[in-house]
Amino acid sequence: MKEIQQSINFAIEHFFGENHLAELLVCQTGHINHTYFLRINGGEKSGHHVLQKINGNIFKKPEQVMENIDKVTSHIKNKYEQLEINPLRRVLSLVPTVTGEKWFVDEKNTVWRMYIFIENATTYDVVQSPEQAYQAAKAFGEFSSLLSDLPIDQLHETIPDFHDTPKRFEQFEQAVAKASSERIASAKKEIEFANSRKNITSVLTDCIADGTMKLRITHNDTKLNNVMIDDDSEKGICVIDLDTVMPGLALYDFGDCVRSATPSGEEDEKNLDLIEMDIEMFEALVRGYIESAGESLSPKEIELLAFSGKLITYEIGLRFLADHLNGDVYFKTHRENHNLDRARVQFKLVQSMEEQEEEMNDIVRKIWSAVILPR
Ligand code: GN1
Ligand code: MG
Repeated sequence: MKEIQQSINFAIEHFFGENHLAELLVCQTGHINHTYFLRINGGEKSGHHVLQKINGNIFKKPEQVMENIDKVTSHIKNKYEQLEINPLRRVLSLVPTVTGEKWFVDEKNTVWRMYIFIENATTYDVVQSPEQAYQAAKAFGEFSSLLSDLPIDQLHETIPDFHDTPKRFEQFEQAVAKASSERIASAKKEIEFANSRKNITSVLTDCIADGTMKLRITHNDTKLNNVMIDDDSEKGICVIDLDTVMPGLALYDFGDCVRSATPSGEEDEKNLDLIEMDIEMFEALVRGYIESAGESLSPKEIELLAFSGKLITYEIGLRFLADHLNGDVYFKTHRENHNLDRARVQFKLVQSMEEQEEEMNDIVRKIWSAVILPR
């Protein structure tokens, strides 16, 4: 513990100089990086900040992650300035180190970054209202629209094959092959569920291969809690957690909104009765996303918009299940069978989407005709 505290203090000194830290809180959400909220007293950087230590086991080239974030946040900031919108609460701002570096690399080659904290805004793990779902999807759609003129070859692929569902299935199969008999026994039903849906894995990647969908700059982790909602206006104001911004498919972004913003339970909820795809939330998401990014979607993307929710929910279920079988080596866990509980939630949600697939497709067609056709 002492060692961690020392490395945090050391990083903070590089951003603010000595003796300015007034308060430090550990953030409990996020499965990968370590995040701390701080208050700094004195000096020109006085105020609240967010310090993050990038997990180098998962991001093998953390400086590439930072280069991507720097490019993307600068691009969005310029865009807002051109539109005469104050970017301060609309895009993350990196705080440089005292020597002017955009991030800090410590003696163990760990990368640390500091953001200005956006005050008076909140993130939600579970959706509170259809309006909130609408706001979140709108913010993610706007985020990708603002990046549509940044050439995709300017960004590094920081985790190769991140949303390649067929590869994720292969990784799941490898995990099954290597897992202990106890872990296999604990997840028998989930393994069966995963195997029975193998036929859907390549639907989106096939569309890249046949040219019906193109790669764009996408966020790739569009969970509801990665949008900050303004406490006063209740609008989605800022998209956060930019670690996985890289070339990808728009539908994996929309799909992850469906996964995270339609159930009324948490991602690791034990009471599976709370895990249903709420069609009212879905409708709000479709409206928000189509209003802000609909014009750039291809006919194939519209056709598969509803399907994308099911696919990414299944994919993330595969990843949680594989991690359970591998002995919990990737996602942070806080209790026994945590990854298995998370996988169960995902698969319950997949089932709920399968039951409502037709209605979901009708909603997409209805909103598309109402919003985009008249334009
Ligand atoms: C991880 O760390 P966090 O919570 O932002 C994961 C995402 C998953 C998500 C599931 C780099 O994101 O891909 O969708 O957990 N990030 C990485 O909640 O693997
Ligand atoms: Mg993340």
